[in-house]
Amino acid sequence: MIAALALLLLCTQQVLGATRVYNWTTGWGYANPDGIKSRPIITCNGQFPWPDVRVTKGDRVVINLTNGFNNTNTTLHVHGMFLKGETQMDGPPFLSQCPIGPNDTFTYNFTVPDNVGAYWYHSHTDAQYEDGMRGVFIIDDGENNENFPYEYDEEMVLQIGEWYDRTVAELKPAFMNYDNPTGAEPIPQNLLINNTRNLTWNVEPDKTYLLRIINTGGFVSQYFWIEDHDLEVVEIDGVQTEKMTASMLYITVAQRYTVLLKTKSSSDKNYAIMQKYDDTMLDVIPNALELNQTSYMMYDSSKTKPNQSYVDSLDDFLDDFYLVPYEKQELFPEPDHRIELDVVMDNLDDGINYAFFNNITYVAPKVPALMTALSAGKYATNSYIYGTNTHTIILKANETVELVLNNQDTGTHPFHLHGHVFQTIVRAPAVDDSDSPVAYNASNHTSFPKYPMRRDTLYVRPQSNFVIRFKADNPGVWFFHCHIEWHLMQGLAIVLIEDPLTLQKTASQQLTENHKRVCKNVGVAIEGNAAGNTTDWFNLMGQNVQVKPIPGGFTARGYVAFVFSCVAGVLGLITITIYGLMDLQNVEERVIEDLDISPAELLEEDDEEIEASRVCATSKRSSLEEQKIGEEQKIGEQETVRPLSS
Ligand SMILES: *[C@@H]1O[C@H](CO)[C@@H](O)[C@H](O)[C@H]1NC(C)=O
Ligand SMILES: *[C@@H]1O[C@H](CO)[C@@H](O)[C@H](O)[C@H]1NC(C)=O
Ligand SMILES: *[C@@H]1O[C@H](CO)[C@@H](O)[C@H](O)[C@H]1NC(C)=O
Ligand SMILES: *[C@@H]1O[C@H](CO)[C@@H](O)[C@H](O)[C@H]1NC(C)=O
Ligand SMILES: *[C@@H]1O[C@H](CO)[C@@H](O)[C@H](O)[C@H]1NC(C)=O
Ligand SMILES: *[C@@H]1O[C@H](CO)[C@@H](O)[C@H](O)[C@H]1NC(C)=O
Ligand SMILES: *[C@@H]1O[C@H](CO)[C@@H](O)[C@H](O)[C@H]1NC(C)=O
Ligand SMILES: *[C@@H]1O[C@H](CO)[C@@H](O)[C@H](O)[C@H]1NC(C)=O
Ligand SMILES: *[C@@H]1O[C@H](CO)[C@@H](O)[C@H](O)[C@H]1NC(C)=O
Ligand SMILES: *[C@@H]1O[C@H](CO)[C@@H](O)[C@H](O)[C@H]1NC(C)=O
Ligand SMILES: *[C@@H]1O[C@H](CO)[C@@H](O)[C@H](O)[C@H]1NC(C)=O
Ligand SMILES: *[C@@H]1O[C@H](CO)[C@@H](O)[C@H](O)[C@H]1NC(C)=O
Ligand SMILES: [Cu+2]
Repeated sequence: MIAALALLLLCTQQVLGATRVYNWTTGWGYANPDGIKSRPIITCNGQFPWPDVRVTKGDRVVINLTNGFNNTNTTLHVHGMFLKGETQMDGPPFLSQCPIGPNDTFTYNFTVPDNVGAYWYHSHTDAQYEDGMRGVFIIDDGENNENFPYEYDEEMVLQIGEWYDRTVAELKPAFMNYDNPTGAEPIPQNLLINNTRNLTWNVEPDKTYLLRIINTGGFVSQYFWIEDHDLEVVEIDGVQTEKMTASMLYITVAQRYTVLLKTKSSSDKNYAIMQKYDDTMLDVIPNALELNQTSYMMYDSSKTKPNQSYVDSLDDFLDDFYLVPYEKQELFPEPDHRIELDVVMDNLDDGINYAFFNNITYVAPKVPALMTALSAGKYATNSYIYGTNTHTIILKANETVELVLNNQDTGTHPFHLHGHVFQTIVRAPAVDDSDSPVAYNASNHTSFPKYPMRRDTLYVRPQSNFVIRFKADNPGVWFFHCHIEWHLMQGLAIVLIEDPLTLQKTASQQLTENHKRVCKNVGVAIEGNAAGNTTDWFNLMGQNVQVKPIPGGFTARGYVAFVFSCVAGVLGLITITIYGLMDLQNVEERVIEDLDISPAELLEEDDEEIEASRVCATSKRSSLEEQKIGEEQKIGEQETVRPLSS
């Protein structure tokens, strides 16, 4: 009887999955992944790179993350997890958790009942993952991946990304800077593959490899191809697909492509594995930058290594829009809730370039949004209490949400939604810099796919738009943001709060004792509205707010154009003096680069410029005078507006 019971228990255990425990402590060390320069990197238990995680669908994962930094907070996000009932394990600080202070441990404890495939994990604090705090996270579909729908012989993981020769702490001050008015992102030095370069992959002939390519970078998209070999896509971002053959992939940061790769029958020759920058994402392309990286697919290591593989065009990469999920989920019906977001990059009064959804650049609240939702009772369904600068949108239980994203910027941006995969129903073509941005037109759009592609990270093309749909079937607090770490730093994020009343009633959503202690240790309140007010939920006095706008009605692009005119115009020098530290040559170059204005166009506009220069010289002066006031306000703007409660 007891034996039978024990057996039953054992079987249940088997079905429910194992518990995998990881004890990780962050720290600083040195490494030289690109073979060019040794630099400080973030280590895991003193090691670099961070370990691979491999679990099986249904397992419980426990990651004890100890903050081993002496002077910075940290958090960990496992990218793409649905975390049903476990939103507090998601990672973004001030959203789903309190930051983990130095010498403290947060226990990430979650199950993976409905995710399979290739994922990754990374710090969700202060772009720490650009300093190396990131790794691969694979979830087998059943024991030994036995439920995976396609046959293969071997598995291989390739982790790609870009690499800087300096730390984020060194790069950020110059990026978020008055002297970088166009928001030009730092240029990486190299592309990495498996945290190195010149990688050798020894393959056997006549084999089918399940190759998982994971972009754990924080900025540039990469073209990826293997000389004379087809890549048969079978999974993207953890969503299994019908096979689609490609010769080249375009992989944004945070995206994953799993492909079947059949090796040749002959071992006569070795082949190049190619990575290439999407150089349209770089504001300048330094002469020394190697835009492509060659690694080696070796059939026979006694034979010579391959040279780089040339391609006629980079336009032939697979368009993920046309992929069909293996599990054919039909197009969601007409939405219950439509969200429309315009992406804008613009300057505020401190001269720094920020990123906006509509007119809001995300600023974290004082109380994490989850804690506000859990403590607000019936007010939890009113987005106002989460703060006016967090861009919080409340979603009702199980409603169908359509998110329309209109990119008014000239760059490509990869957007990531936490806690979901979404259906992609429209992605419009790029719009040339010389034309105006094209917004989605609901009464004139391309036909929606019957079985839309689903994934968790999707790029929007320059000055173009995409439309996605998903079901709000995951009560929790979820970030939607650009996965370019520089743009997240600039505030390109919104917060979605799904069904907060169900969240409040769910036992597993209550803060763990460990979580409460982490909050206490770092001095973050776990009750109250965005400003920490627990008595008057609609009083946001003292909340965190964005820097105030540039006075005089200068808007984002206006400002850039304005700097440009100033620099180009006859009164340019006066402006330069006012700016003080600005380097004339450089600013001009960067602004031209950013706006893609040809010098010829400039000359034509000469008259207007002189006029503009006069205006800018005076406006800038008054803007600077007001800056002092701005600085004070920035620290704690007093908000006393009380809206009608819903
Ligand atoms: C993790 O640490 C706990 C104690 O803090 C220990 O009991 C456990 O064995 C460790 N697990 C692993 C996998 O290192
Ligand atoms: C890769 O090769 C280049 C020269 O081709 C070399 O400078 C670099 O150090 C190598 N990197 C690594 C990590 O081996
Ligand atoms: C880490 O996880 C284990 C589970 O094995 C748990 O018992 C332990 O208390 C955790 N350690 C710390 C330091 O939180
Ligand atoms: C904190 O850590 C940094 C980086 O490891 C180190 O340079 C610094 O000296 C440390 N500070 C203290 C107070 O220990
Ligand atoms: C860590 O987080 C706490 C709470 O928000 C904050 O007071 C502290 O300044 C943060 N530390 C750093 C180094 O950012
Ligand atoms: C770190 O925390 C441990 C207990 O978790 C404590 O014993 C130790 O003194 C702390 N170290 C520092 C430097 O605060
Ligand atoms: C993880 O969560 C489960 C379910 O709540 C709980 O039984 C278990 O004790 C937790 N483990 C740790 C290490 O906190
Ligand atoms: C690349 O790294 C992964 C772990 O992230 C490892 O499993 C794989 O074997 C490596 N590939 C090569 C060719 O070394
Ligand atoms: C790789 O880049 C170099 C210069 O950076 C260029 O000469 C070469 O043509 C490029 N190769 C490919 C395959 O694009
Ligand atoms: C954004 O615009 C809306 C509507 O015009 C306004 O209510 C809100 O205060 C603005 N927010 C910010 C941060 O400027
Ligand atoms: C949402 O749908 C799920 C599954 O269909 C169901 O279990 C749940 O009760 C629904 N939630 C509400 C609040 O209706
Ligand atoms: C609909 O959009 C297409 C493509 O953008 C455009 O060519 C066409 O003129 C539009 N039709 C209407 C009625 O606006
Ligand atoms: Cu972006």
